[in-house]
Amino acid sequence: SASETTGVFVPKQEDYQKVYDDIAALLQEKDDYDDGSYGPVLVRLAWHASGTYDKETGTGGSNGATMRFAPEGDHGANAGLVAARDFLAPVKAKFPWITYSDLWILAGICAIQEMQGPTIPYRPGRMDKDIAACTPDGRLPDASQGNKHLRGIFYRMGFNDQEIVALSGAHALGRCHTDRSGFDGPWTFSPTVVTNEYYKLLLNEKWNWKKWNGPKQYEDKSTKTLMMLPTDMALVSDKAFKQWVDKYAKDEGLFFKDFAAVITKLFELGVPFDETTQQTPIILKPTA
Ligand code: CCH
Repeated sequence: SASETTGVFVPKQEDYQKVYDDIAALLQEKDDYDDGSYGPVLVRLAWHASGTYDKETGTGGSNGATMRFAPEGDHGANAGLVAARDFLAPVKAKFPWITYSDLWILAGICAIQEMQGPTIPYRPGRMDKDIAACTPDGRLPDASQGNKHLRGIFYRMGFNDQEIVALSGAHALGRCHTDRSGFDGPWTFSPTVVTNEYYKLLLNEKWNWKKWNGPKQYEDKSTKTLMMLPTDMALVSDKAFKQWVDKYAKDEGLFFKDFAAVITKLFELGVPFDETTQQTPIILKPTA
């Protein structure tokens, strides 16, 4: 085999499943973090690793894991993601053959599936790059802006309006932290479960500006415990976006299907898979 002739370990499907199982076990074990799970911050790490992609130059994206290096790790948008990278350090130590780039994406998929989300097909093959491949600051979205900015950022990656809205449903998960982004609070009442609640709340709650010293954000009128960012509210104030919010609020099955497709696309932006084989995706089994 190739591994016998070259001495290089060639991982098989079951090896990726072992990595998955290890991350899933760690997620269960370390349940005293935030709302009871590292899942949301792992999804955010995979998204920020991928969301730097620029289709014109082919730079950025998950192939490289350049957030390991200070220039990119220190970008304001990446504040707090060191928690996710540190969480994965023992996994990398146990499975040194996996690249950081493949590990971060596998962890994002594991987190989505373990938080009861849809099955996300996984294709490995990313290579870590060095510090020179760090992307310039400003490629990730700025939460204080509106629809024009969202389109600018996501069209640059190659997404359309429907895909922007489907991706945004990830905000069913996790929360904002004052010591990271400056914003505060969760979007939903179930921040460790993948649901279409984000869309339902956008439509069914009344959202007011929060009165506080922090950055401009919205709070729900009824409980004042949930939040929306200005960019989240752009999805209902813009007609082309809102038609998709309506669809996903009504049909969780449709959201799961579209979310799985669009996050797969996000996680593979700029990854040079073997064109001839197209590398059949691996379906990683969730823990029961
Ligand atoms: Fe997001 N996100 N996100 N987001 N995000 C934040 C947290 C999470 C924006 C801003 C923020 C996506 C799109 C956008 C997650 C997944 C996705 C925070 C709080 C801000 C601010 C950070 C903090 O303080 O810890 C903006 C603007 C956009 C524009 O579209 C997309 C796309 C995804 C994934 C597909 C997840 C998950 C979190 C929660 C992280 C946590 O630690 O709980």
